[in-house]
Amino acid sequence: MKIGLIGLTKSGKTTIFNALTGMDIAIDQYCASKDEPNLAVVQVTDPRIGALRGLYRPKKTTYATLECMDFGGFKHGGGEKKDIFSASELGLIKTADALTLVVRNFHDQYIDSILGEPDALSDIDTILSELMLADLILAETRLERVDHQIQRGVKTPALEIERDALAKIASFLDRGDLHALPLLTPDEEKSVRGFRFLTLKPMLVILNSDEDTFGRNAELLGRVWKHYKGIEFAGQFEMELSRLEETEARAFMEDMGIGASARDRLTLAAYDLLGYISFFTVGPDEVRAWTIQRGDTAVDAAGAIHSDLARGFIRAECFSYDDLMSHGSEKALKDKGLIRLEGRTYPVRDGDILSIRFNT
Ligand SMILES: Nc1nc2c(ncn2[C@@H]2O[C@H](COP(=O)(O)OP(=O)(O)OP(=O)(O)O)[C@@H](O)[C@H]2O)c(=O)[nH]1
Ligand SMILES: [Mg+2]
Repeated sequence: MKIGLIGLTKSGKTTIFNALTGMDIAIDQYCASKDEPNLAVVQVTDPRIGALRGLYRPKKTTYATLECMDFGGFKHGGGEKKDIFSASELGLIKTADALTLVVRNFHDQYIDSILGEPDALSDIDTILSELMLADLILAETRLERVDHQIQRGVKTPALEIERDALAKIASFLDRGDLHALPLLTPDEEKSVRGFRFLTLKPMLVILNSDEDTFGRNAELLGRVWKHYKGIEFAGQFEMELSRLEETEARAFMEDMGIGASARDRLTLAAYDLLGYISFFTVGPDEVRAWTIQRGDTAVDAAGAIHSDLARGFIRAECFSYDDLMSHGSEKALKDKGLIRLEGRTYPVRDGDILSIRFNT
């Protein structure tokens, strides 16, 4: 899973990136954003992996991963920067599964004096308008080209489908209402998938609050969560937490009423937003977590492991993590008839442990 941290300048993106990854990238009030994004891959914490490792004692343990990309901020209302992302940044941000909008909700004398008092809702609007504008330019440029081809007589059904899709998207972006997503037919959706429009990506808002107001922003949160999914972070505080020993960090988190680390809270929110679930493969060689979409079938799960497994899929041997933990061993599950053989269309559930039988 890959997420992109984006937002207006000095909203605390790099601070949050550090909190998520435990890295120590320099942050500061004054400097302009740098052009190169910060990238890191971190493990997705899952206590079930630890328990499975205890049971199977594998040579290797592989967690699911969360890839974080921290981009330079864009200016309020566009400003002097023409494009919000450089071409290379745009290439990267398009690979994100979800965008996380980091929004300033902390006071800093210097930043307030330059950018004004924090105003979360207005900042979210600004970010979204910038994204819509970037997408609109892309949609209209492509639409013009497609129209031109059609006028010149290249009138293939594929091109017409694409034109209809682009016209719907351009008119949606022109209206500027992100809550009225364009209704595309499956064919239309397919025809424009390659453009990876930013505004069509799932989005999460991270409200980056002051340490002393964190947990007491109910009124503001209520207004933000009415329209957007998201979480509140105390960015600076959580960055400092990520540098402490776990027990020490826990004590501070309890004081603040923070139930889980920034990384765990973000992962959970992103899994929920994207409809992701985890399944496991186990054995003496490796215990491993895999991420798929809720509703994915056994053959999709096989494909997540390797395309050969999907191609040659015969059956999936399947039992649940919870059953394994309550009965203690695979043998006990077998005796109780709790190991099932499932076919291609079986909808995999969160916590399923699978072993794929396949033909090469
Ligand atoms: N009080 C407070 N200050 C914060 C918080 N998060 C970030 N800051 C401060 O805000 C300033 C900018 O933080 P960065 O993390 O560099 O912000 P950014 O969004 O990455 O900035 P650009 O990449 O330049 O757009 C720094 O001085 C941070 O110390 C926070 O949660 N609370
Ligand atoms: Mg930054």
